[in-house]
Amino acid sequence: MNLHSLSENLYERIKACSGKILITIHQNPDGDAIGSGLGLQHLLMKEGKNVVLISPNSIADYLNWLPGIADVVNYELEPERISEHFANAELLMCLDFNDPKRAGGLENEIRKFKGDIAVIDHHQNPSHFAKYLYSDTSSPATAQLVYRLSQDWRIELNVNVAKCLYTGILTDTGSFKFSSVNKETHLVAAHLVSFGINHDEIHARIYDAFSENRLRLFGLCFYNRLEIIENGRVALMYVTQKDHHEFDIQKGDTEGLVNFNLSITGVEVGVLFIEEEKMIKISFRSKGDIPVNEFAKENFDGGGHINAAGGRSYKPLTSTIEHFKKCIKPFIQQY
Ligand SMILES: [Mn+2]
Repeated sequence: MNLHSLSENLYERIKACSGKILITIHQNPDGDAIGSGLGLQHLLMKEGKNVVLISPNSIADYLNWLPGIADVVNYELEPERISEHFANAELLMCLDFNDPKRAGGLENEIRKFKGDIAVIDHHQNPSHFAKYLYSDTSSPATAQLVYRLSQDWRIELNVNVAKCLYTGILTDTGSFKFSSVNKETHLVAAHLVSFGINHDEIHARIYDAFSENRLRLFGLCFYNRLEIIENGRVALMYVTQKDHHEFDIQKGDTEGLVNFNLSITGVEVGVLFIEEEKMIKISFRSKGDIPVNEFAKENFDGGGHINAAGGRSYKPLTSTIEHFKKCIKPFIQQY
């Protein structure tokens, strides 16, 4: 089914909804997850719907100014309330993720949900758990898809919706610089700006919101933790558990750090290893047509987009990095 018919079917379903609509997003929500989720919530509330947005865990401070953020239900804080929400909902809308396992603690609730499920997403290879799968992997952000749906559905935007969707697009495109940005992205941004949002203020709230500790952590990584291999084509950095204590690392503090690897001339693949309590979280970035999502899937139980992916390892940090170096050699030689 083409996207336009899908969008119409989904709208029919929403209009027929007399009960509660739940919106869920992926674990450790980024600007696109929360921006598209809140944007959709505001849109559907304008249509007179009863809509609750549930996040699998807490939302990073740099997003705490978004309109409606105070009403987001955090699964980690009140898990018992969540089952009630799921039991009473008629329609579940999953935004910015393509598989229930990306929703952390909400995975089981999603799997056993009895009502209809809709997915609005832009990640590759969505798994089929939804009746309505609105998936467009050519879109740089889910927020751009929510905008498109608002136009299909002829729901007028307002400044709050515009702020949320703009934030989603801004963060998922690295401020409009990733190769995924297309003409539609700029047209959408132009329309969103026309609702009176201050794009400079949004930018400052997101990007100029470092704590001193966070900047010093970045400094340590640049100075001491950067390694360049494969004839200058691959750059990697790591953050240890000790750093978490020393720099009092908060949720979102390592966000964006991996991208700096790619700011070095000649580097085509950038990697960040973060030693968490029970595993190593790995972020991959690449330039051009080097598919780090395939690399992540094959070697580190991960996935994502062609130029931005994630993975994990349950080995210690040093052996994880060794394993990475072994795997990246034959991979990078293909490109
Ligand atoms: Mn996204």
